[in-house]
Amino acid sequence: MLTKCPTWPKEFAEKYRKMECWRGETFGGMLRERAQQYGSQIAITCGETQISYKELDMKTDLLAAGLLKLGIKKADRVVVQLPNIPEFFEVCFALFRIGALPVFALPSHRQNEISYFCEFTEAVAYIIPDRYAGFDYRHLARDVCQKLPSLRHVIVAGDPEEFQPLTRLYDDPVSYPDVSPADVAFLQLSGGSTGLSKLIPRTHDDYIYSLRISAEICQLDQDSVYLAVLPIAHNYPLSSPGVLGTLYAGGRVVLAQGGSPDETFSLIAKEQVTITALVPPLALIWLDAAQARRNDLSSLEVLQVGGAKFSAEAARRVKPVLGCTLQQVYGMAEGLVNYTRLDDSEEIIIHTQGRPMSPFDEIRIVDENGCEVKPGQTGELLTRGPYTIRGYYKAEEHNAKAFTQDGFYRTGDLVRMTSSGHVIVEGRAKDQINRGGEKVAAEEVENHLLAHPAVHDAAVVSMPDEFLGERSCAYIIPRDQTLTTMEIKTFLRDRGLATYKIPDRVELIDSFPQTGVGKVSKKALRKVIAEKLKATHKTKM
Ligand code: J2J
Repeated sequence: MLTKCPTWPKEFAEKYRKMECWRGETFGGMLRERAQQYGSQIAITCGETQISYKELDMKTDLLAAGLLKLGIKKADRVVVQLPNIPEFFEVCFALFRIGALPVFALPSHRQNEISYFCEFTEAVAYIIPDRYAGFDYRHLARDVCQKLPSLRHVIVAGDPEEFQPLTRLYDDPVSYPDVSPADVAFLQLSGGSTGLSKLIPRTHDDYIYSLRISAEICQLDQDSVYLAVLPIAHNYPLSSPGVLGTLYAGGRVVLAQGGSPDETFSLIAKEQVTITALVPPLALIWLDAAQARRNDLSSLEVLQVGGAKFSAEAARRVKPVLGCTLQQVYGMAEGLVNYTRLDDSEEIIIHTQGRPMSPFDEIRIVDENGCEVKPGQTGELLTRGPYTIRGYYKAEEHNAKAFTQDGFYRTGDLVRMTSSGHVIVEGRAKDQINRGGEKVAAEEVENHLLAHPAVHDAAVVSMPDEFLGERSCAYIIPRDQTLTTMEIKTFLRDRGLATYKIPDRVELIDSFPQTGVGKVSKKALRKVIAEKLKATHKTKM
């Protein structure tokens, strides 16, 4: 067992096993079983490349052997930053098979995030593509290596330049270490609300349970074709039911490189895609595009939308425009996932974010004092269950705040529950901006801003945006009035911050509005910027 990862108390673990949530499966074993069951059926399609279940299992064995030979051991951490390419699966399953832990970085992460993941997890290796979407990851790796000379291996899918080529690692199968279902399988990233992203330890037991239930709820089987549009390292397209849930059910995963209707609509027709998952801004683009053109999308049965609140007005259009069932998904990498069910009424599908996927999910909705609110009232959602973590990796102090004494995770989401038991997301208590599904921790960006010599103080808040739902606005008290927005943005980019975290707007201000106890009132700042935007919008009309 990996140390520094809080886990379920014994009585809970026993209960989840007894109730057959946890059936003792591992990812390595799951792929082996699927290869035996589905053999030459296609598991993954990417462009013209097709990989069968048998082939994926075999390649996993070879790569696992190569990784062991390289010196990567059970419980070692490996930062994996791969986009939607077949190597993602070979690398992850190979690491699972030897019990090493992928740390799932997103393709949009840059030097700042990657160095932190490598350093904090004491990663022994970092795995990247050569180039992707116009970006050269080898440049990034060079920067990371310079900062962290202790990083032992950089492995590249594609042209490696001075690094190790992934293709050369495939070696003769050997015997692999024993991996227990209770072991941590990987570290997933939290959206974060404090300084830096927290790392989420997910076990084989708990994650595979979430895949099984998700696949059941989405009615996946061998004939299902899941189109992966969002970056598959993210928890939602990875597991809700995502690419792993699809493989669990024996279906086929089709990898898209981006979400534009130009690429995806023809893929849906060509590959006869049955289900896909989007974030709200992409769903809006699809709705407009589908109305304007005549692609054949008739194979699509389910469109999942989640990661951020999907407005009822947009939700209402899905069925008439795309001809498929909408499924709202409200989940989090820490665990709990809510789905509307495929046979729920239109009313529920359009107006709610679904209900917990497992009968063993425990939900509490509480006020500021931690007391449960009256039925139907809004409060913070707390949750505990068979696939919700009991604590972050190496974060004792933070865990004491993020979890209750009795193990409930404080989601920071403000929700209310309908009398039918469905959840409606009303807002957020955590200091985070949700840019159409991409989460930005205000404090992380503020810390970077404070490093600028001309910044006296900074507060980052959300501002309403028609397309993304929210964008970020940095309020800055400057030391020097000549400070420009461009200067700030360049400064953050030069510090190696992922682009989506760079504030969309910068406002200079003399002093911050304060709360009663003298803290910065972000609520007041949000109000000021929302009103300012409204006023400029009006003058434009
Ligand atoms: C409002 N807010 C939502 C929704 C997530 C499935 C789906 C999504 C994620 C995810 C995931 C929302 N309406 N429908 O991991 O498996 C906000 C909430 C939540 C946070 C979690 C999955 N769906 N959210 O988005 O870890 O604030 O996971 O707490 O990235 O996104 O973000 P993340």
